[in-house]
Amino acid sequence: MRVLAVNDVSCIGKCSLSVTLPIVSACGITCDVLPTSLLSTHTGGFTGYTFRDLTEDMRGVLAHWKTLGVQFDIIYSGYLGSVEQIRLVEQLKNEFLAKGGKLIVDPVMGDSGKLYDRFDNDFVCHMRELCKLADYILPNFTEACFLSGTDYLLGSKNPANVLEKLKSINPCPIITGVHEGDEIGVYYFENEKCKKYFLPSTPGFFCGAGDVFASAFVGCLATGKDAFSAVKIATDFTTASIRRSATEVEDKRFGLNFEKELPQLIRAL
Ligand code: PXL
Repeated sequence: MRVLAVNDVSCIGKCSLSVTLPIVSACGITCDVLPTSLLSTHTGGFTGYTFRDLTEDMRGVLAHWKTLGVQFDIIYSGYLGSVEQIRLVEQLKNEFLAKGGKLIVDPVMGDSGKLYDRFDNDFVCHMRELCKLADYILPNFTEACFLSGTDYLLGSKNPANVLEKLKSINPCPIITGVHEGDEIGVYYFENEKCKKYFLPSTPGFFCGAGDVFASAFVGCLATGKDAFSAVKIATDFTTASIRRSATEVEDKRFGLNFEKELPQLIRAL
């Protein structure tokens, strides 16, 4: 089993590859990486961050991998810094995904109703096309609204309807990080029926929480769990990390303290 994570390196702020590597490794799975950019911090809440685009390096890496004949069973993409990088993930699917392998796209673009710095509507349109090629997509609620062309405030009144709309883009959409009262959870389809799975949480938004969920989901699938069990295990792990971080992490920009929850994740596998 080979997993490839295509995501950025944000040096501080526990997101992207900094969370995927430890989580997928804890699941007992080898995680190869294709870094998309190098940032001093993530872009959610920090200002003055550095950003180095690695598109040219990615092209060189793929050319080298071609000579090795390497194939991946799961390709998981997260933060992509440009439309060219979206195209490279399409190339990865065509040339490096093993027969029967799965492409999992977390369409990282925004949160709290807004696109992150550096993204615009053109990027959303291209990301929508990439989502059409994926086996699973893991948007948060904001990204689900942008992908489905739903007004964020209207959509918030009926997340099931937003999930339904995503069906025209991808067969297995999973909307993550939805807040309902004191709980946080996910909307997904099980046997064509809209389901939700929610657990008690704490208010507020931690950067990188979506990456923690996506990494645990990928790790679970890689160990052979079915997608519904993977959704539940990843939600248990992410909400436990959020509850712990509510008291342990003062500044939510620095991400989730998920490390001490890894033993529970491993036990659930
Ligand atoms: O966690 C999502 C994410 C990943 N990578 C970068 C980001 C963000 C969210 O802000 O800025 C660089």
